[in-house]
Amino acid sequence: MKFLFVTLFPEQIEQAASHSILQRAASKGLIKVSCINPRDFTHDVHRTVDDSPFGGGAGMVLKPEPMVAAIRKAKEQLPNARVIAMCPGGRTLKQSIVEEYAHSGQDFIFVCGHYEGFDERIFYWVDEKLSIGDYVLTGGEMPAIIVMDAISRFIPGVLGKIESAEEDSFRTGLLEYPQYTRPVNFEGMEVPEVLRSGNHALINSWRLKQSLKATLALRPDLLSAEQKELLTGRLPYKMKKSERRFYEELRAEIAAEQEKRASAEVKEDEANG
Ligand code: 4FV
Repeated sequence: MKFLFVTLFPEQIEQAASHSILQRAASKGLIKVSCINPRDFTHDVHRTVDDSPFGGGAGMVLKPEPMVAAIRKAKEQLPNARVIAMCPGGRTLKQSIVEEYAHSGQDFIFVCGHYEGFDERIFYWVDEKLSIGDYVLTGGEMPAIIVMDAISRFIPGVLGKIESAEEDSFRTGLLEYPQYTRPVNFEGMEVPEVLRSGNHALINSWRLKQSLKATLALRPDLLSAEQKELLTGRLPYKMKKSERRFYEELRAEIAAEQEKRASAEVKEDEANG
């Protein structure tokens, strides 16, 4: 898969792609990372790429000429690529979008902004706007690197044999279960017994419970209405015995932990008078 960055700071991209998994993927030819600098498409002695905004206002705006010339050059090199402008106004990146990109079979041209952003006419040459979140950064390079990193994890051979993007958080729509490795006892904290039991049915059941609990507590927005009902509502009359036992145990655990948290808060309030 080819990733071409239209950027005023190619060194930032090269630096990010020269480490760890991305560097190894590039050396194995699984990904190809390249940059085109709009400054190379300026014709004035100052190689000007930005100018003050019409209508006034703080900051500088990226001029259309060098940016569009760079995008055109990029599309010459990668005709089938999807052209993505990184900007706060885009749709917000999430794992389902990453998978859509990863399975699209396309290459990617990332248009990275700076200063106050792009002259609006640049978007005529862009397929879509993408944001990594509702905050403003100094540049689009880091967001573009994040997208390349997330997509690359789905390319066969990029992650080691034992790792698989197929088992990622959010893949199940839930937050990931807690992970542990050696030592079994670290400063008095033990690895949960079940994980050392070798009983994979019990381990998978424990992991699903942990994911559901974490998601209910931290990201209830990720839960489906059916999952919410099973965790906090009424259990349906018709349920397999094993499933009913699973959710009854889980709901009891959730209630017990909520009770524990509530009494801890009461004690704390009493302590703080
Ligand atoms: C951004 C974001 C972001 C805005 C002005 C760089 C900056 C300049 N990009 N998700 N959030 N970009 O803040 O993608 O273009």
